[in-house]
Amino acid sequence: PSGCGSRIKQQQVFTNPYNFSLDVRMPGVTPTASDTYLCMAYPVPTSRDAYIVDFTPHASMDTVHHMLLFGCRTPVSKSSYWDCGSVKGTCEDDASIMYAWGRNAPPTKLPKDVGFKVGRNSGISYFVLQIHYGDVTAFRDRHRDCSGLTLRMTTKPQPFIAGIYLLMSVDTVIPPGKRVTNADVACDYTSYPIYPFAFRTHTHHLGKVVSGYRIRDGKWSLIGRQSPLLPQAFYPANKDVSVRDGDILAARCVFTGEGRTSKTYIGGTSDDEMCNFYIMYYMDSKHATPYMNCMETGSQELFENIPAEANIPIAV
Ligand code: IYT
Ligand code: CU
Ligand code: CU
Repeated sequence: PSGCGSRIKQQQVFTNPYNFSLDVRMPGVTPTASDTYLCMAYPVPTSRDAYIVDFTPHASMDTVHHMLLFGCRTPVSKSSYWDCGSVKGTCEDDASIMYAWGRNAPPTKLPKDVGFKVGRNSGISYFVLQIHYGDVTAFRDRHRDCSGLTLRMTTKPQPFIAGIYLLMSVDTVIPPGKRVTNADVACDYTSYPIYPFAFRTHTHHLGKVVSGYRIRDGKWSLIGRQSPLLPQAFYPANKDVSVRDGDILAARCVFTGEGRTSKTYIGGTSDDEMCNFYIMYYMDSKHATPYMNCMETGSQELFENIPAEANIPIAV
């Protein structure tokens, strides 16, 4: 007995031959410590291509700090939920992020005619839901939690596919006590046009502001800028900044080393740091490239011209 009512028995509901919805939820869990990360995998329910066209979050506001949805081929477990804190991750292979929910952040909507392609051909045969349970005092009564998402899906091919372009720093070192350290990342964009519609920033405790830009003919245009201390959801991107062959994509994370007594490196624990700028875009399904990333350090010369806003911390 999950204690989650009948929802769990009805994970897949058909509304017509093409459209269905899938519940991706915790199977009735009772975390016992604050800041527990739990993961649960669900197989993509079709071997054919399918598209996620909408996400509906269901989260207990007093306990869930954030929820992420990943797609991959090989989740860490296929049988039950697992602790996916720093020891075990989400997937054995590369995971791609498709959705993020954070308390008090607006939910992301996919534009019309846009879907995330999933199914065996796409390399995504499992969904992995990750939930960060923050404060567990509401679990003193030992109730079971079924937070998660409902995915609205269709087997009808969509005109546009959604994708993620991730800019991340792999080599930043933050000296202890130093007030400002920038992590700069930039890559030439050499593919078919993409149309960014949402962005997400991620750092750990030392991040102050993260900004992402398109550079075209030397001109910097903001895609998005956010404090990583706010809920790390996908926020609406600046419209009208599309990206095409010949452009440069660039991101800066501003960190402080204040309060640290030793160097901070990029890594997986909360004492380490990360510098991530995710761009969620759509692209003509004819030349679908759903996942791209950039891990190159941006040159000092290029970043001389970054707009001043990128250095201004966002008040939270
Ligand atoms: C070293 C680092 O920056 N890791 C990031 C980015 C990353 C995301 C995914 C790296 C890989 C991935 O498959 I998805 I390889 C990182 O771990 N970011 C976390 C989550 O894992 C998504 C975050 O919250 O953005
Ligand atoms: Cu969280
Ligand atoms: Cu991280």
